[in-house]
Amino acid sequence: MERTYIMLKPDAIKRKLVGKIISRIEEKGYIITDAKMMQLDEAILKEHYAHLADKPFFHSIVEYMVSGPVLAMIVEGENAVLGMRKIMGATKFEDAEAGTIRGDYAFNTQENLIHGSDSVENAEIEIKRFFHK
Ligand code: IDP
Repeated sequence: MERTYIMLKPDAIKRKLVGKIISRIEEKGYIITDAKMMQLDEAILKEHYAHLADKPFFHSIVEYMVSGPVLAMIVEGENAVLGMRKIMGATKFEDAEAGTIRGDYAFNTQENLIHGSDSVENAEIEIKRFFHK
């Protein structure tokens, strides 16, 4: 079993897509082992998106991510890190294939609905960051 950190972003909550996205995760066979609504602040986002700190859109991402609550989750299953990245779809909405969460629902690269860890190592760091476990 592998675990990954998944976060439904503020646009997923505002657009009332939480149920549909969670269904896709569960229908794939993954198990949600923990979940909580969180209002993020700038400090945790600067840590979480440190790899993007020098991008021109960095400030805009932080603003978007504090614009409303997120749903933080721990998702478990065989190969869950890569598997979740596949069902999420590509970062850029125009590259996200139909049938993926971003491909079917995102119409903008910034507001792309969902975060999922990109490696097993980062999953453990992110689960510690958001769940302290
Ligand atoms: P990921 O979320 O697919 O792992 P990252 O490159 O880590 O992709 O980017 C983090 C988040 O920053 C993206 O999910 C998206 O919300 C935002 N982002 C990434 N690239 C762009 C861009 O070119 N324009 C606007 N926002 C972007």
